[in-house]
Amino acid sequence: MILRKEQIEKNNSENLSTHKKNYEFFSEKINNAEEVIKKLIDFQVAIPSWALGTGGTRFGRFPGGGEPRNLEEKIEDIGLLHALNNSSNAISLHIPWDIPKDAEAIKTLAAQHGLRFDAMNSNTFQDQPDQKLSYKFGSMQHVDKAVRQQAIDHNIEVIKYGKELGSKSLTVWLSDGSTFPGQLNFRKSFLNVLESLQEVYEVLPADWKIFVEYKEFEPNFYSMTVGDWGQSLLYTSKLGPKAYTLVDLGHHLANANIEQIVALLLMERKLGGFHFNDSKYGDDDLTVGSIKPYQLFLIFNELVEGMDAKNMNHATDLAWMIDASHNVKDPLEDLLQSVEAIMIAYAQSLIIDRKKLVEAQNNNDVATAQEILQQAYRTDVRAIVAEARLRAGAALNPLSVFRNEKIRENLIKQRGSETMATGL
Ligand code: RM4
Ligand code: MN
Ligand code: MN
Repeated sequence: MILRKEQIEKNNSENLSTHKKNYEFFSEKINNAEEVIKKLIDFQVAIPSWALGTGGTRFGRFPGGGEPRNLEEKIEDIGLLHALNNSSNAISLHIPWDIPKDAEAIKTLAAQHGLRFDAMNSNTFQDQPDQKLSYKFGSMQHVDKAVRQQAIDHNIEVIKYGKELGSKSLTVWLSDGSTFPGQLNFRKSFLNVLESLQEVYEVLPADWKIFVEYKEFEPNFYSMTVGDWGQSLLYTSKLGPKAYTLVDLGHHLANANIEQIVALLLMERKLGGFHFNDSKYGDDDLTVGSIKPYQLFLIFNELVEGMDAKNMNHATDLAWMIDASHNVKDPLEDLLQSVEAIMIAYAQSLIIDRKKLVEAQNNNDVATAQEILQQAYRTDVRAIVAEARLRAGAALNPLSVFRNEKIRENLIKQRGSETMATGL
């Protein structure tokens, strides 16, 4: 299904006068509204190919119908998102869940929807039906070199697929670790992973990046071999300049200060990728901004401050991606909500009075520092975000267009109600 320009325009025109009033009222309160709008238009968040179907827990899965049946339909879904919000112009593929059979055709299709290929993701945390050796006891950390080699070869194959599609990065997330004390030697497993990553790094094209994603627990519950940002930074520092740490918001112990982690990784020029989601307990993969929106804002504050300090381009110098799962909501609606939450937090971080904040910090004026941050956080920027979309030809209110135009109903008609997308 393709969303026609007229459909979006019709919906926009119905809400235009209310929007204009809101926009005038709220943009007046912001000194740099035009600059914020420009940055919002440029800012794009990739959508993972595994987030377009209904997710599940180990207890059950309750699909809603009309899920994409293949990679072509996943591209079509992301095309719909991008048409609605003009902020989702890239797809991130997980191999082997989404192997492009005809790379040229897939590339052409993506381009028709205005999409490019973001980071490629390898998968050595599951055994595939035709796989020779098992990853039950890890992949790149495995005591058996043959298993490690299989994992290395898989990553090299993923790079090959990525090259065909024009991707420029590889994300490695390993479930390697141990579930019981004594199960493995921490030092040896670290060194095995390092050596395996080095072999992958060696064949990484010169203009590619490799992202090493950490996670504190699950599926292993005693130790993870890439368990936190310190371990990831150790790997990426030892690997070299093409290696970066990837932060997934759900991959920390409860109450970890993620904004501080982000600040220090940027200081070291070692932050490369970002997976957005939200969580109450662990790797809950909930809608971005649904549980801790203030934390999201504080993270964006550090991202913007840290990137500006290094003269980085907000839109292009980090790989932004949503990594969420939708168990009870329509996946496309959930993704629209996530992107909206990201845009709001980003816009709020762009209106922080940074000069005054530095002053307050230098004067140890704690109360003023808090006031400055909260002044930005409590500013309603929704009309600014909507104005950015309007100027880019997207929807003032993506979610209501999704419903008014009966997009899910159309997808169910087209694909059926029993379809199931690949992924977790
Ligand atoms: C992991 C991690 C990875 C993602 C898989 C599906 O928990 O977040 O980024 O590729 O899930
Ligand atoms: Mn992730
Ligand atoms: Mn995760």
